[in-house]
Amino acid sequence: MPGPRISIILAGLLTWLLFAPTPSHAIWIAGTSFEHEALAEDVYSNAATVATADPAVPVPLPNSETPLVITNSTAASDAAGDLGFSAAWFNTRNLNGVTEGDRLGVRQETFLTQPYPDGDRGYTISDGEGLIVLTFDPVDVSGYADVTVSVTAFLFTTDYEPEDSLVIEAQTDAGTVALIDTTTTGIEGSIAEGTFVPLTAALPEAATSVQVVVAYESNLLIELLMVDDIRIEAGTRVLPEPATSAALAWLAWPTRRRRRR
Ligand SMILES: [Ca+2]
Ligand SMILES: [Ca+2]
Ligand SMILES: [Ca+2]
Ligand SMILES: [Ca+2]
Repeated sequence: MPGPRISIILAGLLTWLLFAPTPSHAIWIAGTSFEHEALAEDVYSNAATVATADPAVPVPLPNSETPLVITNSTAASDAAGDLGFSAAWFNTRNLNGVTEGDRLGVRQETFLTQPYPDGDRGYTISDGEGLIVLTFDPVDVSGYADVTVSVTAFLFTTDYEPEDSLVIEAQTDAGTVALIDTTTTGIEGSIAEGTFVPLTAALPEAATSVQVVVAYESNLLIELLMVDDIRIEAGTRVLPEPATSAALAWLAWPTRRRRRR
C-alpha cells in the first residue's frame, strides 16, 4: 500500500490527467448527421404556408407521407442516438412558401461534386419564400466545460439579395451565441458559396443547456442551403464519472485512514 504522501501525489496526478483540457480530443455530448432518417426522392409541399398566414405565427412543417423527413421526434432520434429536430415556416414576404414542391428536409443532393462533411446526406432548405426555422432538441451541457457547437453549412453559388439571410445560433440559458448571422451584412461576402463551410461557436461557461437553431430566409430554388454534421462537444468533463470517483477514493483512502488514528 503506498504511503500517504505518495497517495496524495498519485491522486493529484490522476486528477490532472483526467481533468486537464484536451482540445484535440473533444468530448461528444450530442449531435446528428442525418444519417439515420429515411430518404425519399421527392419534394415537399405544405398547403398552410400561404401569403395570408399571420407573420407572427409559425406554421409547423410536419413530415409528408412520402416519407420526407422534415421533422424528427425526440423518441425516434433517441433510438438512433441522434439529436431530434423540427421545422417551421414564417410568412415574412407575403408569398406562398412551400406550396409548390420544394427541396426540404433530410436529403441526398445528387448535384454535389464534393462529399457531405459526414456520411452521405444532410438537411436541405430551399425556396422557402419566407423564413424557415430548423430547431434542434435542447441539450443538457451541465457537467461540461469549454462546450462548442458546430454546424457545417453549404450555400449554393448564386446572387443572394439583401433580403435573404442565414442565421445559425446556439441559444443557451446564459445567452445566445451566433455561428453566423448575415441579417445586417447580407449573405454575399459573409460566407463562401458552393462549398461546405464548418462554423463553430464557444458557449458561455455558465450555460447548462443549449439549443441549436438554423433560420434561413430565401425565395428561390437556387438559393439552396444544406446543413450537416451538427455537433455539441466539450473540451472537459467537469463532473467525474463514477469509476473515476471510485479510483480517486481508493488512492486517498490510506491518507484518510491514517488521519483518523
Ligand atoms: Ca450527414
Ligand atoms: Ca417555394
Ligand atoms: Ca453569391
Ligand atoms: Ca433571394
